[in-house]
Amino acid sequence: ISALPVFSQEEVSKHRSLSDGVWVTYRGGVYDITEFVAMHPGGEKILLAAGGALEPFWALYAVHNQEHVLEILSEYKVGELCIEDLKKQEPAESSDPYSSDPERHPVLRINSHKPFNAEPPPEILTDSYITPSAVFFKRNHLPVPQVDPASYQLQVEGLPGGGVTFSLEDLKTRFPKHDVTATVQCAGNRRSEMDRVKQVKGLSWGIAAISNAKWSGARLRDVLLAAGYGPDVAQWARHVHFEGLDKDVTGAAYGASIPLNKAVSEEGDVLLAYEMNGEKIPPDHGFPVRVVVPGVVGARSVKWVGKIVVSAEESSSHWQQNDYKGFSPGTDWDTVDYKSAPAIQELPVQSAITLPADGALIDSSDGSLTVKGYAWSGGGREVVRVDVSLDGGQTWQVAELKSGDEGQAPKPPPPPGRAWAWKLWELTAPLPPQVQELEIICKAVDSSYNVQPETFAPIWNLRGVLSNAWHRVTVKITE
Ligand code: HEM
Ligand code: MTE
Ligand code: MO
Repeated sequence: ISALPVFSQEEVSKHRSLSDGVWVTYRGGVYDITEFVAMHPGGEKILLAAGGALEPFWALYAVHNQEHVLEILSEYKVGELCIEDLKKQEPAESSDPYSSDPERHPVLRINSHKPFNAEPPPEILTDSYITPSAVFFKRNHLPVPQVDPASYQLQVEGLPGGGVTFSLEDLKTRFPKHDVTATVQCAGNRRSEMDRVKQVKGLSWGIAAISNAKWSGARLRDVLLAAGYGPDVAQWARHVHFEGLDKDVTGAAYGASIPLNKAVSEEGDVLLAYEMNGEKIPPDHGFPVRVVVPGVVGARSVKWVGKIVVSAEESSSHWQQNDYKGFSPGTDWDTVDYKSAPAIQELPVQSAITLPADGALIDSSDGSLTVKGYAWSGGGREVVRVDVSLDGGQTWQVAELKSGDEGQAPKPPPPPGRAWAWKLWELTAPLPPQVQELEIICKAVDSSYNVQPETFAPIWNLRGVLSNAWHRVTVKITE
């Protein structure tokens, strides 16, 4: 019998900082872990769960799945969560087109609820080389469609002999299964920084609208060949369109296209993926089948793909024609002509600092500083170097590049021109003496010696895409 008080979720939610106390819930218990925060082996990340449930975080960090962790937790119990809040998950109203959207991980930073758009906190992003699917950034334009895998049909059109359809079973059994580790980056990644130069239109992404996963499925090339693609088609066809099963109120589906040569090339590695990180693709990421176009802007990796069309023309989709294009800083909404610019495909070289966070306090007592981040380039161009400055760009040091997780055998380098996955990087360097503030900068170089621009002003564009200037964070040094 418990003599402990009963708390509502509302009460628990008030305790989400060291000053208000840090409370969490776990299996119906309420815990005041304020005192434990400083002792936590996993560091300040523990605060991400403040005011809410531990379960989704511990599901992500299985290290907590041990008796001694529960023993520590039990010392901090202060009450029980009231029954109504414990079993609160009532299904949402059915008139809302978003009512069947899936549950999401609470650590995600939400840019928009409906449609759902969210990114992980930067310090979580570079915790692992392969981003766990639960925290992989999510970029939806529409409600998540519910697709029955048993009746799922992929239509392929535009090839001689008429349309061909494939079931999910066909894709899994008739074609070899390929694994491709590829980074997906949204065109709007780091838009919020460009917005500071002058306002842009779009979701205010931070630096984490980018993630890396192992995708598995049939090669698009193999499926097109089975559907009738051949040298005769190559004479006239130039593009391959993808249509999603997510539709807007008018019935228009999300759509995009890529150049034919990327789609059919043996080196293009374009997948019709039915697995993400070794499991069936989660609803937010395109269940049961999505296109993965490695090295190309995320917008072309169409999720919940229902139709593929081989064509002489580009897709006429809004997202191909009137969005996801770059313009001059001098072009504004009253002068923009979307027909005048090509659709974004390959993305430019990119990098960002995930640790320390902008504005962080750094303890100078151990005399050194560790900086971490990610770097990636489009078109299969490998990142060959990341330069880091601790003094606002006056001097530079070369960071260590990683192409796998700590403690795992290093992966063989990708074939030239097929570096689809990001590199995580790290630099530990002595703190410059007697400084109170540091401006840390990173910039990456790819295998074509492309570099990131120094500032945003010359690459500013009205939609805030292709935002890849040097990334800067400022930190304060404490004694
Ligand atoms: C590690 C306790 C919440 C992230 C650990 C360990 C303990 C612990 C005892 C070391 C386990 C071992 O190596 O045997 C707790 C308790 C929590 C809590 C009592 C809540 C009251 C969280 C949350 C997060 C988190 C919410 C993430 C958002 C981590 C990480 C490690 C870790 C990343 C691994 C650190 C490393 O070895 O590098 N935690 N934890 N923890 N915890 Fe927590
Ligand atoms: N596919 C469909 N069907 N619908 C969408 O809204 N969003 C695109 C792309 N594919 C989208 C889509 C955009 S803009 C991006 S950046 C990526 O999916 C994001 O993929 P993710 O949600 O798996 O991270
Ligand atoms: Mo995107």
